[in-house]
Amino acid sequence: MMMTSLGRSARLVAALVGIVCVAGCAPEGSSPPSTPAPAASTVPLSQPGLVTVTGQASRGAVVALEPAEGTPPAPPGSVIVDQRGQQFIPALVVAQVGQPVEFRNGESIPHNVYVARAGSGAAEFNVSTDPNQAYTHTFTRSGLYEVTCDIHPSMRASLVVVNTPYHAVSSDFGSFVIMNVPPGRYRVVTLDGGEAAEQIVDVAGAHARIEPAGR
Ligand SMILES: [Cu+2]
Repeated sequence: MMMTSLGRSARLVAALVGIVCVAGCAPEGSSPPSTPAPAASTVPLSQPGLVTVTGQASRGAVVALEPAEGTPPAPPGSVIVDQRGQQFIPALVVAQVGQPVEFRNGESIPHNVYVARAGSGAAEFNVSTDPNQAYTHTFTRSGLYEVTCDIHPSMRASLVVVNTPYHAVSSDFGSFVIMNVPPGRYRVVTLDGGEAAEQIVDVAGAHARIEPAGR
């Protein structure tokens, strides 16, 4: 399966997510509005006027909030992928279109970085990375990419390139936190392995929570 635009041409499996609660809205039957819900007290605060988006997805899922209108600029700095201990670290990487991704060989043996689009297998680039050297690449197309090393076949990573700076990888428990999201309407794209699902949500308040449907 080839994803030319994340979440659009990807096969939609199901509506995984839906807004359950937006800032300050406590679950029914719980504390009155003047008393914060217990869970809210543990949510990290975003900058004033911006929203902390939290939620629950599958373990290791990529959750990206694409604004319904416009594309925010990529954050400054590079995304770092290290080659160390004959592994790619991290093994799941998220970057924004236009944001440099630096592939570092952090050890004393030679490696290689071969990046291809998932599904089509079309090569994005294929370079050698000598010990303690790095190669930087800026992706111009969103989608899912597979990262391998020709020298060490066990070395594998997945790279998801998105059209937004607002993204996260869910924890081992499936939870995720996306900080400093401007209020507004978003397309929430959830990538779980090669499967993608999306839903439109409105984000507002200091804290917006997203839950998979049916949980
Ligand atoms: Cu290698």
